Amino acid sequence: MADSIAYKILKEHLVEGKLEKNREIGIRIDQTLTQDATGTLAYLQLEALGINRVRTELSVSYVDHNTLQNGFENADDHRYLQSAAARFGVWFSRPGNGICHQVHLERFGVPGKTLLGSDSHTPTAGGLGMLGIGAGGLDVAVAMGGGLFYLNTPEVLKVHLIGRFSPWAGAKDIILEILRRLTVKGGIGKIIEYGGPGLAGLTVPERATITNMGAELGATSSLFPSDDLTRNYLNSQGRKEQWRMIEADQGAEYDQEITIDLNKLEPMAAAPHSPDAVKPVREFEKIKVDQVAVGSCTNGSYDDLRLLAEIMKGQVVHPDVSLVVAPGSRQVYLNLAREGIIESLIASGARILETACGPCIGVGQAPPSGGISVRTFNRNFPGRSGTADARVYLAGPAVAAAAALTGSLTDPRELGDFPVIPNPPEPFIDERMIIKPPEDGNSVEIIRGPNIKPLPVNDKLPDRLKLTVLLVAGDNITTDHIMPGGSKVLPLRSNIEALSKYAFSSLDQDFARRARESGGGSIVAGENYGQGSSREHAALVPMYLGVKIVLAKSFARIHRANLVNFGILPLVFSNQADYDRLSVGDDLVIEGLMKQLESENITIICKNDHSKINAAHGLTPRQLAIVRAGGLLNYTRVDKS
Ligand code: MIC
Ligand code: SF4
Repeated sequence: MADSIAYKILKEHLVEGKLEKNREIGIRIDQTLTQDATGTLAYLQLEALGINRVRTELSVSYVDHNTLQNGFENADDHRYLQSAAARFGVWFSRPGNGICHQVHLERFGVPGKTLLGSDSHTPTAGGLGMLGIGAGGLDVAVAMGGGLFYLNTPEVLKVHLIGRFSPWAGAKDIILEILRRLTVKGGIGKIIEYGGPGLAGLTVPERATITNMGAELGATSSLFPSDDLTRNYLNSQGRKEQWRMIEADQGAEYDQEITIDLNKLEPMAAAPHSPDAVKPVREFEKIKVDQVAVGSCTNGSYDDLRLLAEIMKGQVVHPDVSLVVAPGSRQVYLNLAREGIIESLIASGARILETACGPCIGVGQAPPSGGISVRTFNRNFPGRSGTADARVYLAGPAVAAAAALTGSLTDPRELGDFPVIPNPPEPFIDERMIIKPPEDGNSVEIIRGPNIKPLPVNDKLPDRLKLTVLLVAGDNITTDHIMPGGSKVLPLRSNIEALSKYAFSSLDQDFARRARESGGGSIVAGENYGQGSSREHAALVPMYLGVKIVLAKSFARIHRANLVNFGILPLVFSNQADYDRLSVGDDLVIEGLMKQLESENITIICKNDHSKINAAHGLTPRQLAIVRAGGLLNYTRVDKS
């Protein structure tokens, strides 16, 4: 049979189930990654599972999100993570060494292998032909322990690339164009696979920009072939023996196919507040820009920052713009520094930030009130920048440079000729800030500061549920709405009680209090509930506050899996019009739940008028058992005893 790249890798890793559309499969995971904001929970869960040493080929713990260290909390988390890594046999990438996805691409990613990461942008590794999937920390903990990862057999969508970029257009414009066409829901349940003659013009970091933002399409993963360009990249990273050719078979079948002609691509931008609100930059009004931010796991590569420097060379940032730049990894930073590019950026007025996520997750550099920020990042959800009324535009480094120089959202073609960029020298490789775990971690003491609180545990799902509606939310609710990021809230990621006060705070300041007083309840939502990040706190905290069901029109994949993992029942309206009948404060009752779960449909009774609402759970037998047990931790523990 002629296989796509996606199916080739899935077949090689398939342990349970059949590769048939929409059927659940269990796959073997070769590598895992965690980052600090989700990692603390992942390692607490690894401990709770009683796992002594990781059983993957490679597991890496990165510290890249919370490096501000405003108080003792971040540093405590770092110390916990470093000691847990040594204890369990995990490599540790120290704070300041770079953003997990960029470092993983450079130092660890291997074509044809599987990577499960507790971060939604784990598919960045697809730039190398590695199947990267984002998941909640508990799924990653289970995979570290040698367990399978379960997902529904995805559909495969092929993006056929033809032509060559015209000057000023780049990789970011490809993914923005795909977001424009397919929207933030367009990739749900799919792996996006790239092919066609246009591939030849895309370097691995450029491919990684594209696979990274496949997360914004809601896709399970995104994949490029592993070809000669991939071999050259791995060679330049001193890892040529890890290369292997992976290409789709001739005549491979796809569920959907779209074509993008690179010749026709123009510089694009996504308007506030959604990554799919995309238009060519020339169609936007020339609004005044207050801030330009370059970096993140999407566009923090050597090529991205060098392009910015070359465009700005000899010129200075506009007086009304603050230009902040964060290299994606320390290796990128070092190489730029060795070649005088950092000097050139400083001379152009850039404020160089630490090599970390920083402003992308609202840790520092919040724009001014009502400010406009142009960012080379991947998400522009409301409030994520740290300023509630800021407006964030997403674009590539050329558009960022044009905004930095002119002070307004400007098509970079107006700057004149595209600069001549010489071929880069072979990169200087540096991994001295990555610590190898000791052969035997048994004697390593795990260090816990006062901010590392025990994990909350859930009860078994009861047979009768009486649930007050605590919130009625709209479409496309992001995990940033459910559990915000930012420098104030992120340090509490390992302290669920303290964190819980911020649940849904951008939508409803009163949510946490109301949930506590009602003794829990339910959340009602529109389509694509839980899009965005993989943070399992967006399920764990509602669980902690007593939420038992989320009743939505549809769910985002990672978040739905996280709800199951924490014992919250995700239900989908059978009749979407029922959504309009529900209001905050309504009482819902589900009788005989255990019996009802045996069939597809659940009947919910609205107490006020005794009317009925039908909903479907769509859970596999394995997921049902997890929900019944009150979550994956309980389920795994029960399973073991
Ligand atoms: C994000 O980009 O939203 C994050 C912060 O990297 C998250 C993970 C988290 O919330 O810690 C993600 O994308 O999964
Ligand atoms: Fe970090 Fe932003 Fe990438 Fe998330 S999207 S991993 S916060 S740089």
